[in-house]
Amino acid sequence: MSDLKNASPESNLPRRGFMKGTAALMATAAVGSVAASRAAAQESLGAKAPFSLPELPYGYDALNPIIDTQTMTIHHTKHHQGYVSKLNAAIASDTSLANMTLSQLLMNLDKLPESVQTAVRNNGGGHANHSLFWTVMRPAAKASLPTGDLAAQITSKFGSFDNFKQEFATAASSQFGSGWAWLALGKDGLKVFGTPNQDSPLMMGMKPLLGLDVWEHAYYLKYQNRRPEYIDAFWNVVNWDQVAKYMTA
Ligand code: MN3
Repeated sequence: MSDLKNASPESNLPRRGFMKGTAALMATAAVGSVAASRAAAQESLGAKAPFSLPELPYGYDALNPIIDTQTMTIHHTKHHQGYVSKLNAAIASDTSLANMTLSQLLMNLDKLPESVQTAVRNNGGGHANHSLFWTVMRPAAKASLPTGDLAAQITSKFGSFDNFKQEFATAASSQFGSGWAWLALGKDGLKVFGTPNQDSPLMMGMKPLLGLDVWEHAYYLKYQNRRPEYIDAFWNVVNWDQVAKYMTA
């Protein structure tokens, strides 16, 4: 007990690179992930320029061995940061966009000035997609299955959870080149599909619930050309509680 007594409140917050071992990762996930993950994706979508890189809701090493530390670090600090910086540069070039949130920008792409459409599509999409991606994963020790209404809707739409997984894996493995696989919510309920590049379900008027990044930068260091192996391993780190929250948010 004396250890707990002496611990400062900050010791319960995610401290990347400082906490080691399963117990520390579990404590980080239990205390830090829910609040941080809600903040990350929803705040990114509701934010206006200048946009900023959200914190990961866990450490860079938290998804080992499914997604390795180096991949997570480069993916977050270089790739995601790159989308944020280029999105900011694009918005700064046209002050008429300064009052639009990220989700408004993505849902109204075709109404934006033509000069910024491609930059917003690629970099705004990249910022939104990655902000969601980090939050729909969590350490493998905490892996879960869908429950409640989400589980019922998956079964009703796809026949079974296994059928859903198969359809999602097919969307992910058959996406040619760079892109994403999605479970999204639209007018007709749940839907599974792939998008090229950084296109977001928001651009089609749908709400993204679960996304899997199948750009090579997301898996190549560990899985090389074995994309199906990466897709299969992904199920071990899906945070279904967060996916369910996005469905009702
Ligand atoms: Mn990526």
